[in-house]
Amino acid sequence: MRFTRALVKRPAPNFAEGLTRGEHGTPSFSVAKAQHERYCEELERCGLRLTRLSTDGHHPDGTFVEDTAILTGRGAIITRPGAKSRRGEVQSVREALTELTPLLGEIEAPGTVDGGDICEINDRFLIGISARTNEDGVRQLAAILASNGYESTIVDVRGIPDLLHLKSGLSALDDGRLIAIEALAGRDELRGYPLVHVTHRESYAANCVCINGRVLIARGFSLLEEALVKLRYDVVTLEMSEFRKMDGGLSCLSLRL
Ligand code: CIR
Repeated sequence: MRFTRALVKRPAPNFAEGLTRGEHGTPSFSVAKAQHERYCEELERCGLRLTRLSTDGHHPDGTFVEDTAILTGRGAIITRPGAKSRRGEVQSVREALTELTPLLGEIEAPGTVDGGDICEINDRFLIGISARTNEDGVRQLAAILASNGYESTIVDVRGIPDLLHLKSGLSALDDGRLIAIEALAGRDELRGYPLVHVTHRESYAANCVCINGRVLIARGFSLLEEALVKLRYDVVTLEMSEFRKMDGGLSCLSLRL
């Protein structure tokens, strides 16, 4: 699938007040802003036209736009984020997406879904059940996907320590390969997909994005970078330190369509 657009939202000045397990220190707003700007430039270099949503101080996690919607080739599904503090983030994203693509549905209470738990590979959606995405949300999402012709596979990640979302440890490449952390690589649900393995030390880098033939990965994870270069991917590395401090990965900063 060729992507043409992306939605992004700059970090808010109170970005550091968002949810975090706090394992990597307190982020700097000015450094986060600069890293986000580089990220946006790189999306533009991949050929994407950006819709920049306005920053909203009521939602310090709002920059992680990926959690608020699931984009398919046929339209968008609006989520209901698992964290209460993040529920209000969907409004501006819904408004922006209405202009760009059909709305296929919306997750309703008591269901919860974070977009970070959804990984599309070859017209199949791998849906994580996590601390943020519950069983009711998964059922609703799978039904909306099925009525639009998509199959889904459920992957329960609740037993994997330190994994916020399914995609914190898994990404899809555009040739049908998956990039996976050790704890996911052996799972039955992923059987049949060629895998690029990520070592425990480089787990953070497993969350990356493949856009129009290029793979954007977090900087500083040389084993994954080398493995992808060897597979002849055009790899771009981006500094993600400040987003990592807020438990965010590279994919969460945009919604691509
Ligand atoms: C949160 O805990 O909700 C945010 N601080 C980070 C969300 C990251 N999103 C993602 O991995 N899809």
